[in-house]
Amino acid sequence: AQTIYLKDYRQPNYWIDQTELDVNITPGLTHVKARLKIRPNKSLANEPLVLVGEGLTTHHIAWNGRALGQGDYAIKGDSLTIFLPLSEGWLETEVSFNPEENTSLEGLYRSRTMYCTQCEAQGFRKITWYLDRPDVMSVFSTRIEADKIQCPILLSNGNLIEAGELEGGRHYARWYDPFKKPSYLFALVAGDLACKTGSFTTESGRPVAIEVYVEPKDLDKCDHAIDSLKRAMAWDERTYGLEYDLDRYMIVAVDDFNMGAMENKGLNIFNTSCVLANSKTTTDLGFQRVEAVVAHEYFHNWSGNRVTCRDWFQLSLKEGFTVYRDAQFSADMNSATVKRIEDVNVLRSAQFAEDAGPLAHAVRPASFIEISNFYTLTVYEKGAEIVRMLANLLGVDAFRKATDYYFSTYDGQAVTCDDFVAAMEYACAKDFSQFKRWYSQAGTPEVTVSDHYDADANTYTLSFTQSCRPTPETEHKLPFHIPVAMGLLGDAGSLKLQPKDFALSDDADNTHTVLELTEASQSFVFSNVFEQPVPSLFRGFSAPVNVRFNYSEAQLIQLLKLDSDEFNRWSASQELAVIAVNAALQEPAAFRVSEYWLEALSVIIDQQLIEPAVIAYMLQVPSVSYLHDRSPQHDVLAIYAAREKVVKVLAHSLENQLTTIACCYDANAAYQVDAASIGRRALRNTALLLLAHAGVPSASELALGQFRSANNMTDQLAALKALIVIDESDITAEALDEFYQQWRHEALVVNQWFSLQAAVESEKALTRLEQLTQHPAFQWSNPNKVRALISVFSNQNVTGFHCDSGAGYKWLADVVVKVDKSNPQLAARLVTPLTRWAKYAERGRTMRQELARIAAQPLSKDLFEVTEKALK
Ligand code: HT7
Ligand code: ZN
Repeated sequence: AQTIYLKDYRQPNYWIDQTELDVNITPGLTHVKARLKIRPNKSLANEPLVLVGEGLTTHHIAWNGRALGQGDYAIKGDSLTIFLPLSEGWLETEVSFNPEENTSLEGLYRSRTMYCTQCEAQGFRKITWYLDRPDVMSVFSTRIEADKIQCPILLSNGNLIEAGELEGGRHYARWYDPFKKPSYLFALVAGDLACKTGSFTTESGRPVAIEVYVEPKDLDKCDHAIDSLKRAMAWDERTYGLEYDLDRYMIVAVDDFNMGAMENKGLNIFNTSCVLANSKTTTDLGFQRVEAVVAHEYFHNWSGNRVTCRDWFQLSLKEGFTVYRDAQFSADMNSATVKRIEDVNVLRSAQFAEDAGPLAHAVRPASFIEISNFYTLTVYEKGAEIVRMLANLLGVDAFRKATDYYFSTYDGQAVTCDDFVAAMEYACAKDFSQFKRWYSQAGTPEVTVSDHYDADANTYTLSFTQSCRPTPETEHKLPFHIPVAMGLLGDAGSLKLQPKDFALSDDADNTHTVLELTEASQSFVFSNVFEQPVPSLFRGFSAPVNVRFNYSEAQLIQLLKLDSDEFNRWSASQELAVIAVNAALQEPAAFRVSEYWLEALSVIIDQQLIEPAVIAYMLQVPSVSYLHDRSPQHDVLAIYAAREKVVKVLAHSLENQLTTIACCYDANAAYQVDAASIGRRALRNTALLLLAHAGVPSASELALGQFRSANNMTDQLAALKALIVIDESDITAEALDEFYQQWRHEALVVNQWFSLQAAVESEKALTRLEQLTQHPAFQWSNPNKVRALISVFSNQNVTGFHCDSGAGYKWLADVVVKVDKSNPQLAARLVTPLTRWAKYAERGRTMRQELARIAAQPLSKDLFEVTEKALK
């Protein structure tokens, strides 16, 4: 397998200004004729034209209408080289392939009743010979022909130009997209689909027809996506001054899809799990996910489509920025603190682990074998953190000036992360050359902070040192430019729930500041500090770093009670939970959980001054994965057991309040899907789950009652989860069966049912998993189902996956090898937990053996890259 390097980037030899496709679909065989208007790249004249193609049978090649003969071209592996000296002209090719047999879900494939495409990153080459790279931007027109009964709906990018009937029960449609775009944004759909419509008028008065295409059975699950899209369109106009630019915005829901959704110009293709929603079948998290993903894909219309990436190393240019934009949107539509907590949970428990593992890579990687392996939390989430830091360093107005400049300067171009940062520099006259190390250096920086209070001088000094462990790409790291949003809390020991921050300048209201760390070690002195303060550091998680400050328990409780930054109150509670788990690890028999922490939580519940969803998060002990990173010397099963103990203590200590919440809080409210109602349900269901963990006798009755009477999926699933934790075998088994019978016709609900069971911690976990893969509703060819069972088991079922016999690892390895034969992208993702072997000491050896067993097989490029790097 060949490694591609960023340093080797060269412009293409030729441009393709126009692309005319004629796609003729018949069962088992699709023909594609392509006419490409070729223009030599003047700076690189006289080089042969080399196109890429994969799995294509080539029938015909012509230049300006003349068929090419044997010596004029050569097809070797995946490349087609044209030897003729080419000036401007038209290249014609005709190829065929079989979408029905395409199980990789890249290129053109069949999913249930429809044909659809997935071209990002390099799927277009499975459709026709092309310069399949993002810096080649072309205007596309597409003619689709298919059987009218099998495929009454024929869609592609842009605007519909013409449609008509043909002989033999066939029909056609012609589409034209006026915006030039790279091939990865091409899309085509043909199938038997129903359509739900909506409309939106842009600020400048352009009417946009919204069309959501789904299988007819799902027509009642489109409204939320349409509403979300309209909100996203209006928000982007308000926040970034960006309008939609075509007459139609189409979304198609597909059941077999490797990722969440795809932003093809004017024709988004969505995984059903990210677009379909209604109150009967969808949880609150599901609703919020649909809103976020619909918005994300919509925002790509500018950050990705109008301004695209020069090469795939720049992937975070569009993904990091778009994730930042969708996070801003979700924060505005719901609760900013809740959104931040959710995002930071993902970063701390999953992205940090990626950054610490053998596949760590920079946000702008320096090399890859298979680009599909780089659609990672690092490129997406850490990339979004980089944009967030820039936005905060600039402030609202300068950031808007920067993005205006970025979109207007680079519209219609394929650009780089450097161009993005240059736009930021333009707007604030700052030098971000050091800041750009966030793009090139992998790994999570560790910031160690110490303090000194001088009571005589009334000064307080904070000293910072930063470091970053070596990662495969970068051995020695240079200091990062790290913004530290912070404040100083006074009045230590006070039980008042009143924030009381020190002024950080002469202005008494100025209690919050942003320090900018740029050196390996740096100190900051604050004057007029009249008592020893508690520092509130990295407010709102102002940089994606690990912070080490030796907080006393009392200081953390102070932050939990009094910090004016709600995010840091939650973070302090998490830190107190970490301390409790570590105590349980150290002394399993006689450990102590801070009664002050429990008391503070109790007061917070009583006072209800914090929004319910945030309280719910405060009551949740951090994930095993995060705890493991914080205590790497301990065995993961010991960490799991210690965590369980802390959860139980927490639940017992708050039992009365939790019981009141679980049975009565907001219980009779009408079901609504707004942020406040969602937050109240989250608190109620968190309370129920804690009671179940604590084994409180009334929990069973409460859970069963809620399971039977729930009028929405959130409450019903939460009750089922509680019943599983309580594990009264007959009742739990009956409820699981009842749930399946009730929802067996709803594929997405059945996936939730699979996931719940895959996560059940028990000695029989693997047997149960094996049985579930034999269930008639399970399909190996459907990534949602595979993820629902296999990824949930290997990422969430700690005792099952890490069982002493190593059977969990072996099972995953077998599954990965099997899936790789049909869907390499999926296999390369499923294998991730095994790649983390180095964290698991003894167990790690068995994990590594299984990884080596995988590596010994003939593998796809995708899986080869991952296993090879993980075994190094
Ligand atoms: N830009 C999209 C990426 C994507 C993708 C990548 C590789 C393989 C399959 C894929 N499906 C979608 C998703 C996004 O909006 O970020
Ligand atoms: Zn994206």
